Amino acid sequence: MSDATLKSFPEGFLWGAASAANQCEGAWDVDGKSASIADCLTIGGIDHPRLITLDIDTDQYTYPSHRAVDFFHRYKEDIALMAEMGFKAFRMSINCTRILPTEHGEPNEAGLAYYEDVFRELRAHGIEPIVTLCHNDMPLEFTREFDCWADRRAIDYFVRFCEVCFERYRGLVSYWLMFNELNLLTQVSATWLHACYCNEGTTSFDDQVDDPRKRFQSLHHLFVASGLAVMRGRKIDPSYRFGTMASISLNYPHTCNPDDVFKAQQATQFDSFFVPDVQVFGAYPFFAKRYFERNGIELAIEDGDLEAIRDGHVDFLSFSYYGTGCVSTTETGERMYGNSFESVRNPYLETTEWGWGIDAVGLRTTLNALYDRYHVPLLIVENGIGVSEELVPDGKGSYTVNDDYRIDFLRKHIEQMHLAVDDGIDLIGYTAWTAMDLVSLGTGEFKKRYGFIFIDCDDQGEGSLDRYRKKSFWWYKRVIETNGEDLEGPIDA
Ligand code: BGP
Repeated sequence: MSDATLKSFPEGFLWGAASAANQCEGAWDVDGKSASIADCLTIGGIDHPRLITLDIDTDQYTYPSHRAVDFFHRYKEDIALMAEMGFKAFRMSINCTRILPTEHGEPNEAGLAYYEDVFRELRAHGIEPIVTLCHNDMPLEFTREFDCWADRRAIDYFVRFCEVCFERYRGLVSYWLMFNELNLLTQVSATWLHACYCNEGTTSFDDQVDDPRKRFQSLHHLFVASGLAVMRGRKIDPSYRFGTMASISLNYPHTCNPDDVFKAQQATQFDSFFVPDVQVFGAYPFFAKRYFERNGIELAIEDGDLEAIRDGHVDFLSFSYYGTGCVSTTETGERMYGNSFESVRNPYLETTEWGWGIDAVGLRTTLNALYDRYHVPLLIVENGIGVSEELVPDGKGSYTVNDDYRIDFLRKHIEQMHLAVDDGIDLIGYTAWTAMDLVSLGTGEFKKRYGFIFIDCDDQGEGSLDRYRKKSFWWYKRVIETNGEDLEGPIDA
């Protein structure tokens, strides 16, 4: 039981889980959908990177997004399971290649109707959709033809796509997240997923050739597109709420050596705060401008761009939290990994099977740091642990996974959330990563499982795709039922 003296989670708290279209839907080429940048990413692993194959070659490679876990056809079954857990919210993304498959073509009615059906199904079960407009799936055609976000044509496309969605889904969606983890584009490794182009010489995810000017110009275009889309959205429906979405990973100094402390501050500022600063405050922060000057990066800024960034600032901040980093000016020893970053190993933290540091207390620190800086409502839209798991008989004629480690991980993080709420933070929801197992973004594996629901599918994409409730399914149901008060159980069906 949690501490009764603590302030409770607010009424209407958005408990649920999250997903991304290209990691769960499959059906990559049906009903008029075009190929997205996720559809040419091969399966990888902890020790071999995902390849980017601009020509999709299904004879030679396995592309996990093509079938994924078939949420496209099985969404009713999945939503029914979410409803059984008592979800209040489900974070999902719209794959723009279903809705506007090409740059100039008409919206695709089949794609529009599909998401309308999904939203209606969620609403019928009392589940609030929280919708990411772009979770790493711009049309592959744009990469081939004009380096996608490096070109302003991507802005026009994205704003038009958003308008189509804002018009069509009025009354069905209230919360819109603009781009998934856009802040990662301050790092080279995010070029493909977020700027959606490959410089010559790039063949894989983990080893991308950089052109910083082009990367930051793309980021500028993404900011402008976001601002313009938010402004249009507010006109279409003033009750819409728009959020930025960042992957937040605070950097700790490895020691109290002032040099380490300063380095940690700089790293957090640049990697975690740069993008939310622009999208929440509506202007480039001082340190970004200095970075551009120091590195000879001159952005091409057109008339109206800075006004779009200013007037299209967002209403709330959503973020993914998987852990923290650790920074040193001297330490060269063991390394620790996280969501898209590598750092010095923090000796106080345990790590997951994939080497990611586990830091529940860091979530409270993060919530305080974010609220202190931004003073806007906060929404945690990803947090979880990836584990390779096997089904075992549940003793009742079906199968389950005894994922006590997941329960332990989530419990510790929710405890810290509760403490942060008691600290006075305006936290409006928590969508764990993920409801049902899906394809890992970083490695493309199926075996890196995060869900409350196990899906029978292996790394080659083979399996019945049948769904099974894990032990954490029952645990999370109880957490939601008690609005986060009971984190202990019962955890039996
Ligand atoms: C975030 C992405 C998600 C998700 C998650 C876990 O960066 O927004 O799409 O995949 O990380 O990462 P992975 O799938 O690499 O384990």
